[in-house]
Amino acid sequence: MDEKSLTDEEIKKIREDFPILKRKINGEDLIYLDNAATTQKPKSVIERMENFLKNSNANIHRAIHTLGYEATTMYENAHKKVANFIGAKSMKEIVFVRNATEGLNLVAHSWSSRFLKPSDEVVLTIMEHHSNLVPWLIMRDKIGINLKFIKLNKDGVLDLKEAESLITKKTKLVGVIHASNVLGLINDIKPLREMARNVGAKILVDGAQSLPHIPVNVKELDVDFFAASSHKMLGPTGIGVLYGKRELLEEMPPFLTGGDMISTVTLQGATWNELPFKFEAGTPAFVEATGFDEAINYLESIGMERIFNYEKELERYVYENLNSMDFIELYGHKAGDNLAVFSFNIKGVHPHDAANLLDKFGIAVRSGNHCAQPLMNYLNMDNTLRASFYLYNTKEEAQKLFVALEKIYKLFNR
Ligand code: C6P
Repeated sequence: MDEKSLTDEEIKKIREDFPILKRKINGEDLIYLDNAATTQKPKSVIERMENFLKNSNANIHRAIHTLGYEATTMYENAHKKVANFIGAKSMKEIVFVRNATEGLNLVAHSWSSRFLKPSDEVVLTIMEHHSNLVPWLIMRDKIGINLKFIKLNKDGVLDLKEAESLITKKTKLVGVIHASNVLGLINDIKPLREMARNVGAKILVDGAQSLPHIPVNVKELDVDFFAASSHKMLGPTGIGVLYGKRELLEEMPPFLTGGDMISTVTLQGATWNELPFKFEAGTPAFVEATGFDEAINYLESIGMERIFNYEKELERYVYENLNSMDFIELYGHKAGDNLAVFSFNIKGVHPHDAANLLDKFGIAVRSGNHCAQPLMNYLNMDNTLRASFYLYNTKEEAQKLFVALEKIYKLFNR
């Protein structure tokens, strides 16, 4: 038994935990390879939310009755669970948001309004998902900041030489995607963080694709902000996390305003609630918070290190196969310690047609531009198919994908 990875026996047991994996699609066993878009949910997560709704449902921070107390405790405990999972100092650094997108918007709007002035610079990468690009385009137009983009070098990874020349005294923030939802590439945060620190800039990490797959410790990463979504890591939709260093969050103005985020309100003005609730306006996703908490229990019970090691095995296996098929065009994926996320096309077949036909085989993949149009343009990629794997996927499923891809190729190239 390989303690460092997941055994076949374990994978079998894990698959039993996910009711949806028993589904037939067009008469075939479902092979779900769209995990970068969203992941499936284990029974424990579904049951935890059902249990909450059946037994403890009440709004949080508003009532002293028993249900209100139970709901509030569970909601706050979920913050503590996330804090512990990512190595934050306390729940004061854990803001619950709707998703990674909202977390990234929170930083762009709140932090920028307090700390940026015209001509300041924000350095991003060409690999950013639209969620960590569009908010900064808005800030550029609103405040008059300049945006710069680190591109890829000839090896197809972030060009750190270029980064060194782009990150200067004018740079106030470096924003970087931790793992690419298009190429599967995991970016090394450390050198960028050092460059940012050397010029006194902050560093923001989009962890939407990394937190579900690789062990993350924000204390070790030593970044200022880190955003992720629960639904990409076995939890429900409607909840995500923005980690922020406490001293920064303390200084930042609220993003959304209304109930629960205030301390006092008069007709003349308002004062703010303590962290993290200053940033959690209105009734939050407290049902989903229990599901997020349970998703972390599930991941922790297996161990992130072992999950990542298993996915690396899958990654190498799928890479070797896709790379050896002469009818497949594989884009930008680097074999090695990266995510099992592959963007590719079948030669002569439009990706939407291919995705449609794969569905006939019960195989779910995404086709399109994957919300990263600048990266796609930069690499001269048009729309692609994308297969993205998670801990419940198997090599046997990958084999079925390879067979289906060949059949589709032959169908179009007779
Ligand atoms: N990428 C994909 O299919 P939300 O939608 O807020 O949960 O996550 C946004 C997001 C941010 N950063 C990265 C790197 C992402 O991959 C995503 C979501 C999905 O690739 C939906 S477009």
